[in-house]
Amino acid sequence: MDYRICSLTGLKINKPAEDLIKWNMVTAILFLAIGGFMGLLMALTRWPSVHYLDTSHYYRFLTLHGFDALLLWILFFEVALVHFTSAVLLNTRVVAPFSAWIAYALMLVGAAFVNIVVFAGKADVLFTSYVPLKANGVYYLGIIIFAVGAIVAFANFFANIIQARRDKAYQHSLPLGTFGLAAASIIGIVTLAHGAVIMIPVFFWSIDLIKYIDPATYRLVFWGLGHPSQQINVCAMVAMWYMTAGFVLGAKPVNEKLSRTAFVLYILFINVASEHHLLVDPVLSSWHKIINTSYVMHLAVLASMIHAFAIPASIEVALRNKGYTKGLFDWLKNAPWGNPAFSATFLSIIGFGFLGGTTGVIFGTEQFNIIRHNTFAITGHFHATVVSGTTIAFMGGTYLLIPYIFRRNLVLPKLAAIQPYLYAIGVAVMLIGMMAAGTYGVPRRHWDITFSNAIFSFSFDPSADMFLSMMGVGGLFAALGGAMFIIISLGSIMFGRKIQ
Ligand code: HEM
Ligand SMILES: [Cu+2]
Repeated sequence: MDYRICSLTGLKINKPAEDLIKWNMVTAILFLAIGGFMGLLMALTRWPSVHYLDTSHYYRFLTLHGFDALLLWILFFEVALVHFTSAVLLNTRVVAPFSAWIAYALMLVGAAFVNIVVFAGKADVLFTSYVPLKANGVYYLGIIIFAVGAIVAFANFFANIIQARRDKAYQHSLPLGTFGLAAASIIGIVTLAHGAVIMIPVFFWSIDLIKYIDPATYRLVFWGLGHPSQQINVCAMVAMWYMTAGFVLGAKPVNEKLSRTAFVLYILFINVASEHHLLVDPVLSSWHKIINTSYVMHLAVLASMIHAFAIPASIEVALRNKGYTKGLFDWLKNAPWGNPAFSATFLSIIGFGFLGGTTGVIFGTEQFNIIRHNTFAITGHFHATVVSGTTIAFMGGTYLLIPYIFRRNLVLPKLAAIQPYLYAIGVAVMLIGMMAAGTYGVPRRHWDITFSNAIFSFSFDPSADMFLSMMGVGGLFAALGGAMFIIISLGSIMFGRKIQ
């Protein structure tokens, strides 16, 4: 078999696993570059005094921003993690490299279809593509091909695990990083199947073979894809937290069983909790909505709370074991704040927990949802989870894995040390601006909130403009931090000093 021993970690690295991780990671980063640039254009358009794009480009690039940043960057990165946590962490191999490459190819073709058709102006349907908005058939076909590829990629995870078990690569239980990706892969397969189930009829509808798609049914099944896929992200992000804490500090989970239980809670409850997207729809009964948002949701939230305490605790224990024991916070003072893999992880925990988690619980209640639904506050909430949380964690993951997998040192280390802070602060300012503007009722996905040609005139409280400008300024800093990440990561991969 084709293996090498990593000089930094002692892990046995299988050549096909290494190649798959490299290709998936680089592809992820390239799509983040496109998606992030579109994000900058969004921020510049929603900033009232700038209002950069015209109407159709705004909706077009908004569609692409959501797709490239949320689906492509994150899923390609997760597939890299699939191979890292199954083949590499368990010192085993990719059992079926051929199917892993097929998965990669399908995902890439699907991604290309969607990017091309959106750029061509044939699919201005926004990320959710709610029926009856209709895009060109190629758009839905692209999503279906991408989803099938991603299902195959997640299936690879289980094949590798079975092989590892045969090789006796692990004894009783999987390491937590691997366990987290197992949860992600299970949710991934269920979720992407929802995606295929709904996109296939919609594809036929787009080419006029089916006459009618019920919008309420579409929304129900679409959110079976849309929400739980965020839980793939959460599982992978939390797995990344455990792994970075482990690799950088030698931290061990304080109670493995508890952390595992938390991952299982995600698998069991998250799909049911997706109903918060349907709270304003008249289709479901109030009884149903209240049970869902007052009970079921909290079982999924409980899981995040467990990780949110478990990981900082493991970091504290690891640093105390290194001798930082003076007083309550000596360990925190002496944490490796200049190491971008570590700082990104810590910022991700704080951003996800305090900005994303809290607002998710608030906006997810039936009573409160009705006054926040479709406002800019929701955009603020999910940037806290998928950007402050997942994206920053994966940026840290990139810094962690470049030396292990690409065998390169980071270029521009001083810039790398400040990048996570700049990005995290920029994103936080941006999303707090979004949330504040949303409290004044400013809608999301709206090009003209002055309603210039409307028969009845309407204007928002002027404070809304101030918060939208705050969003714009934060967005500029976030875009700068994002560009730094792209330059440092791709620069290191191509030009970093080689590690033997
Ligand atoms: C430089 C960083 C970013 C900036 C400045 C930015 C800015 C924005 C803005 C202003 C909007 C709202 C558009 C509107 O409703 O009018 C938006 C929407 C969105 N963003 Fe970002 N964003 C960034 C990064 C990201 C990342 C990394 C992700 C995913 C991981 C993401 C996911 C989304 C999604 C899913 C939407 C909603 C799309 C839709 O409603 O169809 N953003 N972004
Ligand atoms: Cu959701």
